[in-house]
Amino acid sequence: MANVLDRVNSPADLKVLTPSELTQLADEIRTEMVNTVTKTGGHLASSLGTVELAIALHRVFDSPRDKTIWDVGHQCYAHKMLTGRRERFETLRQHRGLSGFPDTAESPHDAFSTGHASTSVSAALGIAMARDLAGDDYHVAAIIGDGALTGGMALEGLNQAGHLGAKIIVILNDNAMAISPSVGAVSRTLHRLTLDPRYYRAKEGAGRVIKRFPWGGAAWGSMNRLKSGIKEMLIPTQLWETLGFKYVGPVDGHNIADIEDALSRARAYSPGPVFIHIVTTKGKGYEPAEDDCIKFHGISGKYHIGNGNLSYSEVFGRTLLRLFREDERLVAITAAMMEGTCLNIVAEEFPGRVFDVGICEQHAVTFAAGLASQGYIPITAVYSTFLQRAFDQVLHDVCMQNLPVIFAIDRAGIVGEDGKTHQGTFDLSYLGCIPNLVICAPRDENEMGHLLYTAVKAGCPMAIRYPRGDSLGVPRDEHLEELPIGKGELLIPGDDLAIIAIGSAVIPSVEAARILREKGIDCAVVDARFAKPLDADLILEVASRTKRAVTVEENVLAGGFGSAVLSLLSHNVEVNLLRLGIPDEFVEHGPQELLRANYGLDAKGIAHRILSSFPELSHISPPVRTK
Ligand SMILES: Cc1ncc(C[n+]2csc(CCOP(=O)(O)OP(=O)(O)O)c2C)c(N)n1
Repeated sequence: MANVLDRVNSPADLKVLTPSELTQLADEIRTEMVNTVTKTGGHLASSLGTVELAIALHRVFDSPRDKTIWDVGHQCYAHKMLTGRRERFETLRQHRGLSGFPDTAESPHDAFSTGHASTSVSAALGIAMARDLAGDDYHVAAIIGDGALTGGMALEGLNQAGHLGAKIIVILNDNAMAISPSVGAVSRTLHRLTLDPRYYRAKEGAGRVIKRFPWGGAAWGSMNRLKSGIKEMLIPTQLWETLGFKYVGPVDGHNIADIEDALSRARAYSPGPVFIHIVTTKGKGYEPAEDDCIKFHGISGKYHIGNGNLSYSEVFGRTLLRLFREDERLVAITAAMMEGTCLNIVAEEFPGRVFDVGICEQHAVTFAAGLASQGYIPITAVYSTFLQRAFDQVLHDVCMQNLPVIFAIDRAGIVGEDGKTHQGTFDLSYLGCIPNLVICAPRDENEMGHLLYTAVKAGCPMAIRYPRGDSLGVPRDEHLEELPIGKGELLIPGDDLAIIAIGSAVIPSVEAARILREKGIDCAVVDARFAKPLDADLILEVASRTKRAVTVEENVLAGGFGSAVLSLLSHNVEVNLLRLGIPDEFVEHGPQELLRANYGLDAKGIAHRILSSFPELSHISPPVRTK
C-alpha cells in the first residue's frame, strides 16, 4: 500500500485524503514516531495520544492563519510532522535539530512557544483579543491536557474567556493522566462522567435520534439539550458552562470523523467560547506505552548513555526516605512530578505524608508554608525551571515568615534535550535576592545527603540545587552530618589563582586545576557549597592571597553566584575576577555534555578560559618532572 505520510507536506495535503487514507496516515505517523523517539528520546506516550486530534485540527482549520496552541507542547509531534517538519523529524531534540516543543522560531504553524504547563488558554485568549481588535476573523484553539488543566493559570484564562465571551475554542485532551494519574476534584468529576457506562448508553441513544436530522444549528441545539440532560444526571455542576463556555463532549479522541464534527461545529459557533472535551488514551497504538504510560511519558532514547550510577533524584529520594523514618514532622510535596523527583520512593512507605498537588507550583509552595507554620518540615521537590513560577510564593509566603520549608531543586543547571523551556539556569539568580533563604548546591551525591540533613535541622528556609542526571559514583557516608551553614571547603590549596566553584561546577573545576597544574599553574580550588550566605572568610582569604579568582557556576551570570562573589570582593580586596557561567541567553537543546563544552563549563573549557584570560600565567614554566 502506498505510503500516505509521504504525500503530506503541509496541512493542505490532508484535506484531500479519504477516511481510509486518514486511518492509514495515523498508523504511519505512530510508526515513525515510535521509531524516532525510541532513538532520540522524548515525550512518546503523550504524542501518541494526539495523532487523530492533530490530523482533525489540520483538516478543519487553516493553519497558520488559524492558530493552534499546544499546552506544554510535549504532545505536538504529529502536529510537527503534518506541518512540513517530517523530513527533519529524526533530528528531534538533537542539537540544532527540531525542538521537542512548539517554537515560533521553528515554524509559522507553531503559533506560540510552550514548554511549561497551563499557559495555552491565556495565550489563546490574548491572540483572540488581538484578532478582534484588529478586526480579523481567524480561529484560535488551545489544546490542553487534563494534567495542565490542574494549573491555576488555566482556570484564570478560562474565567476571563467566559467573562469576555471571547470566540476561542478550548480542547481538553483528557487521558486521565498528567505524568502520573491526574489529581484534584476537577479531574475526578471529569472521569466520573467519562467512565460512567450510563453516559455512553444514553449518548448513543441521543446520537441515534440526532442522526435523523440534517446537520445544522437546530440539530446541534437539540443534541446538546439531550446530552446536557444526560450530563446533568451524572455530574452535579456544569463547570464549563458556569464559566461561560459552550460544552461539547465527551468525544472519542481517536475517531477522526467525530473530532472533526465537534471542531467544525465549534468553529461555526459564534456567540462565544467553546469547550470541547475529547477523551484519548495516552500511549495509543504502542502497547508498551499504553501499558506503562508513566514510564513512556518521557523516555531517554537509545542515544542517551548514562554512567550507571544512581541519579541525583534517586539519591535525594532514598536519603529522604531515611530521614522520614527518623522524623515524623517531615512531609513532602510535588507538583505532578512524583517519579521525576523520586518522591515516589518516599510515598510508597509514607503515602499520607507525601502530597501530589497537581501542576501547581505556586500552590505547592504556599501549601508548604501552611504546613511549616504548624510545625511540620515540608520538602518541596521541584525542578528548577518550574519553581520560576512560584517566585512570589517563595518570597512572600515562605521567606518573609522565615518558615522552614526545604526546596529540593532538581534539574538545576543545563538539562539537555528538553531545551530552552526547561533549562535550570536561573534559580541562583531568582532566589539569591530573597532574604532569609539559605541556598546551597552539593558537589557530589555524598555532599547532597549531608546538605539535605543540614536543611532538615536548619529551622529556616533552605534551597538545595542539584543537577539532572547520574551522580558521580563517589562513596556515600553512612552517617549524615550537619554541615555548618555558610561554610565552604578549600579542596586544593594554590597560590597563582583561586577557582571558586559551586555545585556541579566543582568537580570540573578540580579537573581544570589538574590540567593547569600540568602547565605549572598552581590553582587553589574552593567548593563554595553555599551561594547564600557566602563563606566570606574563606573566599576573601584565598582571593586576597592569589589576587586572581575565577567563579564557576551552571547558572546565568546575571545575578548568580559569581555576581555575589564579585560584590563581596569589590568591597574588600583588589582581585582580578573572571566569572564563568551562562551568558545572557536562553540555552538551546542538545546533550548536556555538549552544551557544557559549548559554554566552556567543562574542565577543558574552564582551563582554556583561565589561560586566555590570565595570559601572564602562561609564562610560568611547567614543573620540572623528575624521572
Ligand atoms: C509548570 C510545569 N510544571 C511541570 C511540568 C512538567 N510536565 C510536563 S508534561 C506534564 C503532564 C501534563 O499532563 P497533561 O497536560 O494531562 O498531558 P498528557 O501528557 O497527559 O497528554 C508535566 C507535569 C511542566 N511542563 N510545566
